Parts: sequence; structure tokens; C-alpha cells
Amino acid sequence: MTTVRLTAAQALVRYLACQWSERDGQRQRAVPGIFGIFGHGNVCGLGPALEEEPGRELAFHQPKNEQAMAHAAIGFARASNLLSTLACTASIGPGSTNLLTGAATATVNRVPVLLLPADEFVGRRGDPVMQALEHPREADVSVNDAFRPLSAYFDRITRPEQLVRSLPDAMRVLLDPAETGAVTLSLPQDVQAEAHDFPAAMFERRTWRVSRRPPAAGELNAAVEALRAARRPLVIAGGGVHYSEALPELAELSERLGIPVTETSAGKGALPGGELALGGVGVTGTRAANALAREADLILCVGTRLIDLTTGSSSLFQDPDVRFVGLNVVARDACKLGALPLVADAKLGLRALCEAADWRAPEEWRERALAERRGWERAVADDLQPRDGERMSQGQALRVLNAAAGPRDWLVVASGTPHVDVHKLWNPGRGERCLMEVGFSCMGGEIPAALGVRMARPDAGEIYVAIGDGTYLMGGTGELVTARQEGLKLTLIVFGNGGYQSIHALQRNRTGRSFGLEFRGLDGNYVEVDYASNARSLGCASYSAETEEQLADALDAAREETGTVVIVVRVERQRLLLDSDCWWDVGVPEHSERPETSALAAVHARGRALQRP
Ligand SMILES: Cc1ncc(C[n+]2csc(CCOP(=O)(O)OP(=O)(O)O)c2C)c(N)n1
Ligand SMILES: [Mg+2]
Repeated sequence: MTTVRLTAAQALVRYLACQWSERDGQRQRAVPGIFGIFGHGNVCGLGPALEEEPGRELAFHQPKNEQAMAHAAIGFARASNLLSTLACTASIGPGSTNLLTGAATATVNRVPVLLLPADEFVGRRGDPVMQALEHPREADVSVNDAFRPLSAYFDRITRPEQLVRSLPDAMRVLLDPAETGAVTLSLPQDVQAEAHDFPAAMFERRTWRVSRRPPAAGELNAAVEALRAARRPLVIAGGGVHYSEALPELAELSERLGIPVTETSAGKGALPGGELALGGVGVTGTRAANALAREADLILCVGTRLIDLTTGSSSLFQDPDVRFVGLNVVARDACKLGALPLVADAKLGLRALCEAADWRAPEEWRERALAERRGWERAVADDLQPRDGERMSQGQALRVLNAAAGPRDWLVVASGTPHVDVHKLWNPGRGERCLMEVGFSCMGGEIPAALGVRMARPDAGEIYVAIGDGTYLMGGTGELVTARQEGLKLTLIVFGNGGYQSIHALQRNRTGRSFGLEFRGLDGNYVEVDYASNARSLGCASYSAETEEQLADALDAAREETGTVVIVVRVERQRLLLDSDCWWDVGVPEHSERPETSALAAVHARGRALQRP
């Protein structure tokens, strides 16, 4: 057998450089690059391996925060429909634990990222190493064991030759849409630098075929029977529709069978236009979608994890005989809500359903959907009217942004009222893709995720990021500097509303109190922050907009800029869009000395009667 002498780190780099993925004849590098912040643990192991790698096929990118690099890899993977992702290397201790939130975000959302946290010496000669945990009873535990519950796959490489088996396993999980998430290889610092004679065959180009799982005949028949028996069918489309590139099949199913379509946050834009597109569903959805969900007798859930935001904590579906069909590559998602499972790729599953169902939903149901949709559109238009003495609202600003968005533009959102408002009112037909991360809804994920989208889609138009002031302050802004280093452009719209207003609204609606959520000083006054100057100091162009006209002008000007632009919009602080008419359980106190809290808790408790077991 021909062998090549390499350190574990060199072998890892060389292996990743020759992995490819392929689906429907489209091939791409599976891991074309790596983010890294060096410290002890990786600076002399993976560092030189990356620098020396012949041809530098594994492009190196330097972020400013480890959590951010995981978010960037997630954005990259999502914009690549999970067929390609990036690796992330971090130093021992805090560098690696900073990756934990990123690991959770990836695994929760079933999105591939390859995490390479550095770990303590296996040899232990100079222990304890700086930043070591020194667990009192379990000597082999390090902080990296915290990755185990957060990873779709975890391995600690304690000898270089383990890579021969571990790397193919890691790649398999990374590229399997049913299993994927954070794939973590914990790399002790001595092992990274240890040499071994690796089989040369390991470094030959390998293409991983990402196959589309076809529906099994029995499951398909059962699903078709359920559809045929339905009078009021409805689709809930999730992120899986995008990843599977099943938009044409969903549109065809909806049109041919006359089934209205609603969308989760990850599924936003799954049916970007047409009469039967009812928009977001659930707690942050449209009243039109929720009205139909309450009445539907058959819900076809496609590529969705059905989190509480989508189901109104299991309160949304009120037909006593409602049935569910779960079309999903992940069996445990397909079975949720007691659904008839249709474990399959969304594209193949929808196509098969469409072909097999010689049937159409009653015309009254379509009429009902159209009426609800028109009613919602009128209600939103009324709600967005300017109000005397008030600043521009965030909803009004997002409508301006939506009108400015073109077919090649992307929008990235994750948390706060930007998520809520975009899910409710963004018309996805005007942009290429609206990318929402709400599975983990991680504040601070937005800017790095957008960076990852830009890396995956360098030819896209504008990559907009809609972000609250709290989120801007929390994290990710360091990646504006990374964007400059990489020559990549983002366009941020920062909404200044003086606090964590989404949660503040939730607090006021459920407890009648206001506590700890606004940016106020000891004197009670709002603390003003000059976000525009902050962005300029990081090297971005910045604009401020107080009116719809100013915002439209700023968006025009931003399009002409070559570098990153930050547009700061001061909005009416506590003005929300109209609510979605969907209950949500948030753990309201069963006892309080405050009468307003008790009264609201009693109202909230009534919602429990709506929850389906
Ligand atoms: C990392 C993280 N911490 C806390 C939360 C809980 N949370 C969700 S939205 C939000 C407030 C966001 O504030 P901001 O970005 O200003 O948006 P706004 O709500 O004001 O629109 C908080 C604290 C979260 N989702 N993620
Ligand atoms: Mg805010």
C-alpha cells in the first residue's frame, strides 16, 4: 500500500480539499474553505497544515469571533442547499466553547457545519494546560465534551490514524440531509501535530452522492388516501422545501389540487406567489394562514420541524378530526403531530403526491383562502398607515425595503421584531430568497450568516440583513471587518427602537409589566447610541433614515456602494404590526401579587384549552 507521511492536521486538510458532493448532476466542493481563529491548540497544528497545504485548496478565512464563524458556515450551507459547507477551527478552551452556540444552531436547524475545536493534550505531560477544565472526578473530560449533545456527530481524535475511519464518517453525516447538523471533530493539540503514514488512497478525489430518498409505496398510498378524503387541505411548507429545491413541485401541487400553502420561517418563500400563497403560519404568521389552519381537516407538512411557533404550541389546528401527513427526510419530523409519515425527499414526495392524486379540493375552500388572504392584505395596509406624532414604524420601513428588493437580492433575519415582521409581511416574490434562522433564533447570527451567504453566492445582488439594535449590540458586528478583508458586501438595516422590544411586547402582553428590556439609564431616559458612527468606524458606509423617502434613497445609494453599507432607521419604539391571532405558550406565572399580571395569566390560561394533546 502506498502511504504518505503527514501530521494529523495535514491529513485532515488534504482530505477535506478533495471531498466533493453531487446531487442531480450538480457537483461542488463539499468543504471549500475553513474559518479559523488561532490560539494555543491549533496555531502550530492546523495552522501550518493550512499554510503548507499544496495548492491551498482549502481557502482560509479569518473571522472575529468563533460563534460568528459557525453562523457564517451555516449561512453558507443554507445558501448552498446543504450540499456544501465550511469548516471552523478554534483554539483550546474559550475559543472552542465560543463555538457551542453555533453547534446548537446548526444541529437544531439540521444544517451541516464542520467544527474542529482544539482539545487538551492526550499525552498530559505538562498538565494542566492553560484553559483546561480539570474535572474533579472524570479525568478524561474536557470542555469539548459539551459539544456531544449539540452535535449530529462527535469524535475525539486521540491518535492520527483514527482519521482514516472518522473522516469518512464525518463526511457521510455532514452530507446526509436526514442526519446532518454540527459535525464535531475534537482535536487534541499534540495529536494535531503527530505524524502517521496515511494510505495515499485517502487523498484521492471523492464525490459523495447526495441521493433523493423516494417515497415508499405504502406510505405514499396512505398519504394519497388521506388527501382524497380531505375537504379542507392545507400545506405547511418548511425549510426542507428550499433545501430540496422543491419549489416548482410545491407550486404544481398547490395549483393542480387547489391546496392553499402556508410557510414556516425557514420555509419563507416556498410558494413565492400565486393566489393560494397565504404566507407565514403560526405565532408570527398571517391571520389568513392561521384562519385556514384552524379549519383545515388535512395538513400536509413538508420539510418542517413543526416547532411551537408554527403550531401555536399545538393550539392552532382546531378541526376535531384534523389529520396530518408528514413529508420529511427526517423520520422523527415526519411522525410529529401523529402524522401519517411520508419519509422522503420533498421534491420526490411532492411530485409523487401530485401524480397520484386524481382529485381536487372543493372550490369553496379555494374561495375561502382567497377571501382570507384579501382580508389580511387589507388589514395590513390599514395597520401600516402613518400615525400622528409617531415615527416611521418598522413595518413601514420593511415595506420600503421589500419594494426596493430585486430578483437577485437576499434578505437575512433571525431574531426580534425583524423576524416577526418579515414573516408576516415580506413578499418573497420580489427577492431571490429570504433566509430566516428561527429554529434557534440566535441573536448575533444575522451578520455572519449573511457573510456566509455572500461567500456561497458571490454573484447575488444585495444581501440585506434586517437587524434590531439589541442584536447589533450583542454580536456579529466584528464580521463587518471580516467582510472588508474578504472584499464582500452586505447591506444592513439596523432598527433603532431602544431595546429588546419584541420581548418587551411579549412581557407587557402576558404580565402587564415592563421590566429590564429597554435601553434606559438610571434616570429612566433612553440611552442614545450612534450606530451610524459605529458602523463608519468599522469601515462601512452608513446612512440614517427617518422617513420612508429617506430610506428609499438610502437603499438606492447603497446599491451603488461597493463595500458594506449600514442603514440606521430609528423607528417608533413600541409599535408592532397587527397580531397574528395565534396563541403561544410562554410560561405565564400561576401566582402573582400584581392584579394585572394575574388577570393576564387567567386570559393566557384559557388558551390551554385549545392545545391538542
Ligand atoms: C442569543 C440570544 N439571546 C436572547 C434571545 C432572546 N431574545 C429574542 S429577541 C430578543 C430581543 C431582540 O432585540 P432587538 O434585536 O433590539 O430586536 P427588537 O426585539 O427590539 O425588535 C431577545 C433578547 C435570543 N433569541 N438570542
Ligand atoms: Mg430593538
